[in-house]
Amino acid sequence: MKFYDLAAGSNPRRVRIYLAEKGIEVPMHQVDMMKNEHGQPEYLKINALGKMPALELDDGTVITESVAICRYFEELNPEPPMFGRDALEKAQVEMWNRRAELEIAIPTAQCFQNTHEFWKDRLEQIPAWGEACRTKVMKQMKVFDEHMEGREFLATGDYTVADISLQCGILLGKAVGIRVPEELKNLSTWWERVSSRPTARA
Ligand SMILES: N[C@@H](CCC(=O)N[C@@H](CS)C(=O)NCC(=O)O)C(=O)O
Repeated sequence: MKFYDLAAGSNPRRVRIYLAEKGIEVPMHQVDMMKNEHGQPEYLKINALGKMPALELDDGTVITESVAICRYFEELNPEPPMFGRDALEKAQVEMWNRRAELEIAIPTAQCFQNTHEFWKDRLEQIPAWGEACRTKVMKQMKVFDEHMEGREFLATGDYTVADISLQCGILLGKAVGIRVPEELKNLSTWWERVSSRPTARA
């Protein structure tokens, strides 16, 4: 088994945090983006989209998409549950994971890619789109803040993949000055809670 990792990438980090929470060890292979390793035919055979992470199983089967990789490990290692305990919780984890991705993590990544120097010569940037995405994230954070009232974690009483998705999305925001505003007290408390977990720097 081999995990194709990108140390600085927020999506590989989602899987690394998940694995650390579960105490699962997987051989890691760092893909060197600075050398465009992810654009080379060898890696494109692993993931034709040229993105990380990817998990290669011993029989050569490849799983891409962070949550799909976590889901695979969850089926093999159900304790502690990180995708919900019953039908309702599983739906709630799915729901909040999707919301964390669609409303926070993806627009934050769009802001990063369209405004940050790192991407200047790597893709065609549309700074105005990046700024529109920033505005969207700041607006949607308020929705998450209201939802977090009286809650310890995002989707259920447990720390789940939905928390990891939101946590990694917010962490990525630091690169472009997107932070949880102090006045969003519930979200700020949640952020301190999740980012002080021992696995947060996995
Ligand atoms: N939806 C994918 C996103 C993967 C992704 O965008 N990975 C980034 C790193 S965080 C990447 O490999 N970017 C390289 C590129 O776009 O050139 C997932 O959840 O795994």
